[in-house]
Amino acid sequence: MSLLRKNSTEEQLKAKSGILRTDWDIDEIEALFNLPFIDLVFKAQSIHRQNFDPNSVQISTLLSIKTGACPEDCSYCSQSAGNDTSLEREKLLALDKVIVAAKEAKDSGVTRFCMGAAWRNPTDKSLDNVIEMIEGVKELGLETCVTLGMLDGQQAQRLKKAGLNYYNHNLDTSPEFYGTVITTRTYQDRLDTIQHVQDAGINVCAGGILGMGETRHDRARLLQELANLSQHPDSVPINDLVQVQGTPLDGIDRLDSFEFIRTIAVARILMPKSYVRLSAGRVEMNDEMQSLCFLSGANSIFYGERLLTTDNPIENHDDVLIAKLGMEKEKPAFAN
Ligand code: SAM
Ligand code: DTB
Ligand code: SF4
Repeated sequence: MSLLRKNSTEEQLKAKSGILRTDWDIDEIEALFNLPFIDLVFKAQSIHRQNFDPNSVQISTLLSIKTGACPEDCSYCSQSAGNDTSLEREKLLALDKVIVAAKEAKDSGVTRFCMGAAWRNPTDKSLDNVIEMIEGVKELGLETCVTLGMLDGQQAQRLKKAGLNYYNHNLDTSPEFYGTVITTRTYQDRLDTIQHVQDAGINVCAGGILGMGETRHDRARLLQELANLSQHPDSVPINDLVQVQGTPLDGIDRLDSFEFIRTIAVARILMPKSYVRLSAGRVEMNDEMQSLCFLSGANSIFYGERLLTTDNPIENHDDVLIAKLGMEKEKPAFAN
């Protein structure tokens, strides 16, 4: 019996019993990547519609609450102090500014508001300020997400107590390729933060970036690390590298679109109940490519003309695309 056949029988049995696998072998994942494109997309879409409404897309808006001057050396990032980008630095935003932005997001139909800070990790004092922001955004009836860098266990507990819904912390790439992208924090540091978030009972948002010069094996290893966490992340952002002038990765060859779509499809198959977020890089994707990503199981996006520091499609463009596809923006899943 071929590897894929055997696996698909095992997968069917596990899917029937409702078990989410956290024991994926790299060979199984690479075999999925190697499927004919149509077979892979069909498999991903079949699994997708067993678990989600295939015509629904969850939308979140991002806001950078502290911009630039980051001590980390992530070679893709506009915000690293070591990268000579033209980004304007900004201290932590005042609470009222954050609330104004969250209200605007709510009025545009968004269900989740994500706040990002260019920190290696928050200090306990800066966490006090972020907690005020989380409380204020929740009062508007929005779900909250923050991405603040590394957390210790106590900080994760404090965020949980404040009612935070999601914490975003990405693995970024495979453990093997990681050292060529970032040297100032380890892969294990990232896994530890994700564990603290999970232990605190906060929904985990963890994914990575494609198109940084990694191989297909690295993409498979990234997905393996995510799918074999003790619990699948609730949300899996797949970012296509946004090339920023002044960063070491500016000018690198762009990843082939079909390879990006394949990665989305494999993420959907490995983590059938997680939201797979088509994240950064959508301005460089045409509507047809984004539609193939949805067909392959992506079911959430960032909405609004800005990501953290770079451009995202304007709202009207996304609204037109969502309408053309007969899709709908997901309604809030629960009251806060
Ligand atoms: N400083 C925090 C951290 O790194 O954990 C939070 C903010 S950071 C900007 C959040 C994530 O955005 C990164 O982990 C990375 O995966 C993604 N990201 C940053 N710059 C990007 C770029 N140029 N293209 C694609 N994704 C990017
Ligand atoms: C994630 O995985 N992608 C978002 C969110 N999590 C915080 C950030 C993308 C940032 C893209 C580059 C920028 O705008 O600075
Ligand atoms: Fe700093 Fe986050 Fe950018 Fe890395 S990705 S340089 S930690 S803001």
